[in-house]
Amino acid sequence: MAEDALVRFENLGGIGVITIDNPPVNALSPGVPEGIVEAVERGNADPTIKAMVLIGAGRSFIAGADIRQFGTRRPPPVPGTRTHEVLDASAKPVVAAIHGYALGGGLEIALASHYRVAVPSAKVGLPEVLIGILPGSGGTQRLPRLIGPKAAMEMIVSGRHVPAEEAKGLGIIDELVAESADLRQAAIAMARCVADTRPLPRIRDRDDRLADSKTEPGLFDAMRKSIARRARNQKAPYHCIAAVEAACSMPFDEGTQRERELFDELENSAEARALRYAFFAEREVAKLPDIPRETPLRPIETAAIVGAGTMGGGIAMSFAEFGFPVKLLEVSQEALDRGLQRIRSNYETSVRRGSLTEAEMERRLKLIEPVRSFDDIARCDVVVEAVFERIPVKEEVFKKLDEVMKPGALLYTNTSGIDIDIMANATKRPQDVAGTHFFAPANVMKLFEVVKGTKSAPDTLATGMALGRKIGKISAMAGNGDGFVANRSRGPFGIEMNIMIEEGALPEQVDKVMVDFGYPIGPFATADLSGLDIGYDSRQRRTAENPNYRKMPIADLLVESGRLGQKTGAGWFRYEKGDRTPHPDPKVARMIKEKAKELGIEQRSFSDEEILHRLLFASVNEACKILEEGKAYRASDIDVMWLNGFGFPRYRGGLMYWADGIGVPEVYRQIAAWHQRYGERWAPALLLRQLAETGTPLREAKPGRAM
Ligand code: 3H9
Repeated sequence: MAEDALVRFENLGGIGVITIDNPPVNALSPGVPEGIVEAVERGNADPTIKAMVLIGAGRSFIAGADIRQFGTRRPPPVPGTRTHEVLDASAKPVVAAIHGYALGGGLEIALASHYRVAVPSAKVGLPEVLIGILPGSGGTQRLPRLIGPKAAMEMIVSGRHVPAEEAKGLGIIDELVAESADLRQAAIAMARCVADTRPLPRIRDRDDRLADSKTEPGLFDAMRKSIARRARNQKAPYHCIAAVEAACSMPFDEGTQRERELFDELENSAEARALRYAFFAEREVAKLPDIPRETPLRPIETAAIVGAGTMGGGIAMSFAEFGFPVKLLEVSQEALDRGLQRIRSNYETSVRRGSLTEAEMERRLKLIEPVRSFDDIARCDVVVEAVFERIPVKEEVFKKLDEVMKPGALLYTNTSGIDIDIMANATKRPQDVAGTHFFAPANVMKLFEVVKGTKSAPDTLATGMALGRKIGKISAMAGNGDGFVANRSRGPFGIEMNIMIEEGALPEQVDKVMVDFGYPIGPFATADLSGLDIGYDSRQRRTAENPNYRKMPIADLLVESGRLGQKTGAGWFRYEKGDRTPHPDPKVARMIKEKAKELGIEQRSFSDEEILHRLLFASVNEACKILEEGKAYRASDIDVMWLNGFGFPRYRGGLMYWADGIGVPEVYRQIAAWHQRYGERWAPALLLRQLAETGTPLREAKPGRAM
């Protein structure tokens, strides 16, 4: 086989070493499975070969099937020729040597091998469910036979990546070798050791671990029940359970046949297509068309956060989680103590819930160093300012940062809407300034919007994007402007939900529609959770700045009558003491009716579809204006923001992908009709009209040039 072949075979002293070399992650693209099959057959046919090793070149073993191939026409597999079947049929032992990732079809190949050896940093998993399918190469049949149906189902239904040490404990990995050892040599040594072992250990022949399903007959129903809430509207998680159930009730070959049928039902489902789209959109968002890929990044070893409020504390926690030492600055000792106490009590809650160990809490707390003077942060590589959302306060902080920070330090501002250029212009180094917008709670939400100021240097932005990824976020670039991209596109949704209430819809109806659609929590319950005073303050500010600003009289009335949301036991809903469940409140219904009467607004009923479309179309229209102005690179970036910032159901792909499913002409027609009925706020974006006229989907929209 040629040096540049996708799969290479070498005879190293009687051990056939099969190397998969398909960068970047050794996906099983066309040619790779065929290459593995050919190599295994070659090893079996060669009398000088005693055993074989399967290993990946580069940074991973095998990351799974090539996701781009799903949904395309492919010839059906010929029985007996699939990689896992050929490995099963191998007369000579095969050792899978795992580093990086063994995911999906990659782990399935390792499971069909006879032995598995890994380095501690390796991760294994069957994440197919996350792209709306199930492991279709015997994974649902072999894993339960190896580790028992309960543990297998947990792994397959969650799709999580299991660290090698844990995988060893579960029985997936036979042997761990030190990180510093030569994995290839260790696997060759193991292959020599097992070369004469017969019969070969084949997982398909085992059924001892399946006994759990007999002793615990309710196992599968209990699993279905436990996922009912989060797997709402989805098929794949349930098909995964059905496939494991088949492993426990059918002989191996029949079970594999059942797995295949279930896989075929999923591959082209709406859910699988949307999830594949989301997978690639989250990779595309990292690409910056106007910043060269090779732009050198500024090194970041130490970070500082200015402001120890809820946001600043959450940001410090994000850094600490990923091992960054971070200085937390607050000039007042009292505010600093309060901030630290808040961080500690957040961690303590996680420890109580079992999601964090005590030792990990201590490790993270040690990384957060409280400081009270700007001089203490002067040597940090990056500063994230997270003080009050007031322009003069932020300007003051940037003047101070400009005075003290070492040359080349990155100066980021966490604001949800203030013009980045104001902060940049408060310094003599606007090229080092950009926005980094975290979403609340900052240590939980994945979205990280990097906002481009007029003078932000390319490396300031590229380093910001990379920094977000380093602290576990999904970074997305946004142009400067009121609300940037995420919040600006979400804005009209917030306006329409309030206006529909004035017109006769009730908060519980709106919330039910959105929860049924797939949101984890309805928008009114979310508002109650955040606190209604936040929106109230910003409305007051905006009304003062702009006399034409659309007032929200009912939302204002709630706040003025002391209903601030969950924290006061009442907001759009009422809450029982110590319970977060929102209960519809007849008092709110009465307040709405009276206010609407006073304002002379006619009351009517709404269909669920009208509610859904009013909220989401309003945002689609705004998103088109954002693209038209060139404030976002791609419609799919906006989808990534909605998925990771606002809880939009992932299996619907994102706002724009969902709207494409309805069809741009229909979305445009409805928006134009609402423009006639409700006036200017529904004026259709020019871009939307053009797309409707040319039959172009939103995800192919070409943005304007401003970014
Ligand atoms: C499966 O196996 C089904 C089986 O049961 C068989 C059924 C019959 N395919 O994420 P990154 C690309 S289903 C195609 O930035 P990282 C990715 O698009 C599969 N392409 O790197 C990107 O391309 P680009 C089950 C893939 O280090 C580049 O590789 N497996 C695939 O942050 C780098 O990716 C999975 O679901 C793929 N499978 O993370 C695993 N994987 O540079 C999916 C990656 O052009 N993959 N690419 O933008 C992952 O979760 C992550 O990529 C991984 C690495 C954790 C491996």
